[in-house]
Amino acid sequence: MLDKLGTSLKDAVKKLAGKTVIDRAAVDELVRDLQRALLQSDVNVKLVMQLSQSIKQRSLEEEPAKGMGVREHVLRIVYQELVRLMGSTTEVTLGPQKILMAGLQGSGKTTTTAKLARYFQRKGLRVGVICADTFRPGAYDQVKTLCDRINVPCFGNPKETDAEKITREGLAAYKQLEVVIIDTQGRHALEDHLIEEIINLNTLSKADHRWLVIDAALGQQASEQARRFHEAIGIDGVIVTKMDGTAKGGGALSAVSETKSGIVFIGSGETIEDLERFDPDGFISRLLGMGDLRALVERAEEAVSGEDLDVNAMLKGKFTLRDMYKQLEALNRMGPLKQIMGMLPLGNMQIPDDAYDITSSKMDRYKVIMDSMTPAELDDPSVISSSRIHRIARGAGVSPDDVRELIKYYKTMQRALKGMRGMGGGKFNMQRMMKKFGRTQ
Ligand SMILES: Nc1nc2c(ncn2[C@@H]2O[C@H](COP(=O)(O)OP(=O)(O)O)[C@@H](O)[C@H]2O)c(=O)[nH]1
Ligand SMILES: [Mg+2]
Repeated sequence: MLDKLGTSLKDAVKKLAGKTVIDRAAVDELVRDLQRALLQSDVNVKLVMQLSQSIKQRSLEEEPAKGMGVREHVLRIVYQELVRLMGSTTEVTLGPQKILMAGLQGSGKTTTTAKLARYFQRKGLRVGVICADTFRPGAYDQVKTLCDRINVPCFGNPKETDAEKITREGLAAYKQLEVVIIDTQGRHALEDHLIEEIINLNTLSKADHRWLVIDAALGQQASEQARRFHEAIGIDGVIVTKMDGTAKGGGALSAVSETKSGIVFIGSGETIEDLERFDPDGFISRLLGMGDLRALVERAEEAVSGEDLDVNAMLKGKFTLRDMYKQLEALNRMGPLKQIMGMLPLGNMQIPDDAYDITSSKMDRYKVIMDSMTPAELDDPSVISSSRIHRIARGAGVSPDDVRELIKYYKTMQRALKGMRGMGGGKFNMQRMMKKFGRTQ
């Protein structure tokens, strides 16, 4: 889904991560790349400009969280602004409710009705569907076939031309069911007649929810439809369909979000299972290819809020075995090391893959080994000679190779940190960058 947008956004972020210095020019370039990606996805120009402005301004004005490098600071802002652009989500209650489906013909209403029936059925609710589409030939057969597949009752009458009558009878027939979804007709355009009918069906059914189905291929045009239907019946949830088949999905989502109608689901395929709850955070994380970045950012914030992981101090010079251990402990608490490292200012450094492979049992072993070291050795591991290695190994009940492995690991990390100095990760560079920003402002 949204492969193209995802790839372009990922490339933009990767480019930033690979920069030696994150200065104003780097942020400008990132913003330009983001703009190109979003415009190609048919996001409205005005929205793209607002996002660009926010990213630039916040990168410059906001203090990075303690212990965080400029790179991550900017990345976090980009992520937050993209989430904001893609909008809000709307709660779905898992209880008795009547849902009225609205939207133009071909938007995917009937397909989505069946997908929703399946969704609520999976949640253990008793679901029924009413076919109030008396316009499209074969409408009843279409929805009935879909419902039969999932054993959901479907009320309708292909011979009846009065949609209100069918709806009334259907609601009476399905009184005992918990979730009733009313599929309605849709015309090819926003005709007065269509709007009138949906208003009547809404009044008559006393629907708890009015969900609008919109085709993602509309791109930014989606906002006009969302607005019109909202004016008519007060849309309280939008489902953007066919996200799998268009490059304009980003435009559709942002356009809907701008109308303040929350997005409830997205449709991403033709089968009955291709329905996903929409969550801007998860969505953007996936687009950026960073797993659940939000959770990682939060965890990173928790971890660095203590004194545990003071990247700035380490950058300034001393990096002892004790520092390394503290750092590993903090990182371990955050979760998968490799993902975390990717987010920290260390992100673009060449860290060998096995350096990530710090299991907790290895951590325990390191701790035991370090307990057998003298304070002088812990502060300056370069004094650890071969005979000392044997002494430490004996004291810790491990092999000399285990001690050597720890020292080797320490050296790798030390080298990595040295490489980082002057690369824009430290406080010193941070301040310099701010000055630079200030001057050119
Ligand atoms: N690829 C894809 N096709 C979809 C999706 N939702 C609906 N469709 C297709 O869009 C066409 C119109 O859907 P339909 O439910 O009949 O739209 P309606 O006129 O609004 O009821 C059908 O061919 C569906 O299979 C989706 O999320 N992805
Ligand atoms: Mg239909």
